[in-house]
Amino acid sequence: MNSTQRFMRFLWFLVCGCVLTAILMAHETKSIRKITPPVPYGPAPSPRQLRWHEMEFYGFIHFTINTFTDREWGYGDEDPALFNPSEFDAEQIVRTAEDAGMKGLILTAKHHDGFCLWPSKYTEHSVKHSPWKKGSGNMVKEISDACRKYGLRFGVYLSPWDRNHKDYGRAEYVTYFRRQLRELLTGYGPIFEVFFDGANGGDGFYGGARETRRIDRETYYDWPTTWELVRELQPNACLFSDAGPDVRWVGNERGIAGETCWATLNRTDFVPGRADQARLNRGDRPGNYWVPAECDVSIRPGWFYHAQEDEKVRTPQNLLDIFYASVGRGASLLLNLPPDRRGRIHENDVKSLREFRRILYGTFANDLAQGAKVSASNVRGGGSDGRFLPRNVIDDKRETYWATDDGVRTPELVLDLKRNVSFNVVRLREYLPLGQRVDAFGIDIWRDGSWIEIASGTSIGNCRLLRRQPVTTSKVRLRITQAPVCPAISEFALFSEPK
Ligand code: FUL
Ligand code: CA
Repeated sequence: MNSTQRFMRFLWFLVCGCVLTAILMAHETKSIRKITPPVPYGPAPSPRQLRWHEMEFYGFIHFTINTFTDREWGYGDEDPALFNPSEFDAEQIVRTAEDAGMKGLILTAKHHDGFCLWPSKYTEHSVKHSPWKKGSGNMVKEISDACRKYGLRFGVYLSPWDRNHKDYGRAEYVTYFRRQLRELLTGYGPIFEVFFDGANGGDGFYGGARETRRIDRETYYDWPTTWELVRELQPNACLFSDAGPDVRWVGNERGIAGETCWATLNRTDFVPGRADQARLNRGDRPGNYWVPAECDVSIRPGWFYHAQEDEKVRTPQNLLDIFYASVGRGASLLLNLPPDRRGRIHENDVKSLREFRRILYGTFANDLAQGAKVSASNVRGGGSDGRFLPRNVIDDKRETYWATDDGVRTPELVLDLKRNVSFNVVRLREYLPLGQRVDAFGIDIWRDGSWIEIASGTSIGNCRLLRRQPVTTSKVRLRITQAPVCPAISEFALFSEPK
């Protein structure tokens, strides 16, 4: 063969190779195109809610004049001169939150007493008239700056009820409230959540009137207009209230979501300040809006700091129980850390948080399902499309999932761990963009040649944690036992809690 012939032969192989590849690729694209993802079931989260779901655990900072009067609800007639933290340290507060594993902080910029932690243009009842930093302090700025520095997202609590303002109960006050909201939403960078409290006790100072003022919860605040304002100024902020629209109250202040807790709710049945607590705790299924629950709870008996509660700080074990009953049931945990009169998180709180964090980290840093061989009784499209494979449940990515063919609603998935593994915590996640799809499931372990159920549950959603006595096994099975459509499971993980 001379060199021309050799070159011709090379060319011939090249052409054949290209044609073959093209045919194969066309075939593959065609078969991938035929397998479409499952159609979403019911409502699904918005992008802002998806980002919020990923946070799971963040903090509340209740700090105001109440810290200095030793009260929980100020009347509204307190002298701003009372507000004088001796060693306020925004970084100590934010670092404590960060060390505890929190992903954000929500600050009470104004509580029911009306005192503002920032120098609002629209009132004199603020830090402007406090001895703290000779009236030039701005706590909203300091906390939000520190949050940015430490990589925490920042949120605000602005109490709708204002016991100081003379116009409370009249239309003028709602204008004032919205002006303040605009200040908070334009002056302090990105806001991840705006918290609207439903509490309204009626009586207050109200500019000296000292009387009881009742409002119509349905109409007074005209919530849709206020929510619109937040959308306009901070489109990525989630709106919290008893009725959502993005995040709902869980119905108690103990940090406990329902054992069954749906992310969906028929939220139009409620208004902020008037909602059925049992339904908030559990959600509605079916529900026509995606409004996941947030569990707000304080690390101490009160929301504000009281020296007499220094010995009543929640223990690490209690905080863990709360974590499992909130985050572990698909809700988020909003844990309140009230700064003391110095303007710092008290040593006892810091100590408890450290130990809590140590256990949490020791548990979740190591997923024992990693490296398992994953198989399932059904895989969408027969397994030719990587997007739906069983192994997507152990890749530690929320955006990948295992799905079955439409119509296969009660499949099983097995983790073959290839060795004996001891664990006491199981974590499941659904692929949220396709809605909440599973009604019930069971978890089994392989023992002496057969399956034994070790746990079962109902709602999964963003995260379901099952915490049991430790078991040792080489195979674990997830059984979807009830679902209206095919499931889309993004995670099945196993953990072991340190001693
Ligand atoms: C309640 C308020 O009345 C408490 O003072 C606290 O702010 C808590 C988070 O919400 O409704
Ligand atoms: Ca995944």
